[in-house]
Amino acid sequence: MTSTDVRPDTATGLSFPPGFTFGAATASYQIEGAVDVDGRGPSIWDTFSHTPGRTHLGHTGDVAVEHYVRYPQDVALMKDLGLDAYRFSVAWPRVLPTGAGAVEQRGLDFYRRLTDELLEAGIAPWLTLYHWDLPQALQDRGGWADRDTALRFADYAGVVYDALGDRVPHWSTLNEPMCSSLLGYMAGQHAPGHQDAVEASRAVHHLLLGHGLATQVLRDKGADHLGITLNFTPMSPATDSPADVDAARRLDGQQNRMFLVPIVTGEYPADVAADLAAAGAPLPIEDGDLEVISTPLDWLGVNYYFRSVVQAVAEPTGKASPFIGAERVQDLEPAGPTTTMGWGINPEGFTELLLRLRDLAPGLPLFITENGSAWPDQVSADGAVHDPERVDYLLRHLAAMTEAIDAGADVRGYFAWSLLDNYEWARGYDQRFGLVHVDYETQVRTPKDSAHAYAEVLRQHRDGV
Ligand code: IFM
Repeated sequence: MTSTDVRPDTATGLSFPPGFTFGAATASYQIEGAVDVDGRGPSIWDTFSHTPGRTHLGHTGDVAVEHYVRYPQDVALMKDLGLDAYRFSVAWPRVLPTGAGAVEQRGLDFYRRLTDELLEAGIAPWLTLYHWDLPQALQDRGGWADRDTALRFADYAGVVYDALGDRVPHWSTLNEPMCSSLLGYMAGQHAPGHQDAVEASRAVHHLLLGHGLATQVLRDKGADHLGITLNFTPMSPATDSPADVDAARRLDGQQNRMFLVPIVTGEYPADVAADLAAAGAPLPIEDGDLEVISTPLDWLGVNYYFRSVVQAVAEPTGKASPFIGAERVQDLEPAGPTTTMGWGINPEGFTELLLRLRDLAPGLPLFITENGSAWPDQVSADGAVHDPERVDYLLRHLAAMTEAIDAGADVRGYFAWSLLDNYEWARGYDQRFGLVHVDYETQVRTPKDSAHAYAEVLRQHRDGV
């Protein structure tokens, strides 16, 4: 079967390996709300979102979808959908309000309650330690541009493991360090909103170092299913010209290889390190760092949304790029329909990516930790939310994934992004990624048609249909 053969009404054509995990994902700041409850300290996203002009219409995560209090209802929704697993993140400033030092037990207790609720519902908790909400107190000391933040992250990992290690089987250190470093410190589109290549390059390395140090702490404490989540965007050159080919190499380097390769091989890709050094922003590597960064993992989390086609241009684009030394590189507009994020729809890029990862990270099982799409969903007169575009996106990407599995990619699970509509960072509440619609006025949750389609895929897989 090819990805184009799958239509919403023929979902039964999909088949997955035995024991395949199906879940949905969220992240703390995007759903919890309750930002000043139970001793939580401020995070960089509180600061950023409350700074005028930083986010769509000044939207913040202050309330979000009130998951902090509504989590029992949200777990019940997951159970109704038949999910095997739920990927969520812990808010570092709930646990250590100033990033280090005093532990806030009430913050840990929230995650204990959530985890217990999941376990009781038969849903496996997949915990991510860092999905972008750095304690503001650490940012005040330099954030990820400062090496000490990596050490503080490892301490934090130990605190969370001590509290939850007995009940959480699946652990992940970071979500998308590419975004935390390059969107946050280079493009300025995410917190802390800086535009500084030197800080960005330092943030890249310190995030990876923090990942490696935390991995060592968690291993020592007994974690045996440990991974990291990276976001990948296949980059193709617009033409065969040497300039376009080099533009694609540069962006592929920083987006796709700069984080994965050192974890897997213990070395940064030489071309990427050279690009950063040539831009005056060398990676601040110290003796022994790469050994720490390449501490073995049990799985790799893969986030995939779309692919890019890139082109070299003669003059600087004048746009804030997340990529270092890429002033003369631009993305082409996606061909074909786009989601409300303006992202193209490229299931074939998903297959291609998974086959590339099979080769770049041999022996490392893959879990799709995010994949999804945003659409202008509304509750219809019949009370339902009809989202045929998301159903189509979901089924075509599941099909693309199975193609890769059939060709030898060791993919063992898939988490839809996202369980719920939520706070889409700088795009605020304008972008709806959920399988479940949330009315932001009333907080009423309504499973969309895509939620029902996903539940049906899961049911058929479970029943061996
Ligand atoms: O909402 C985000 C998520 O937090 C990280 N990965 C991409 C998603 C969609 O933009």
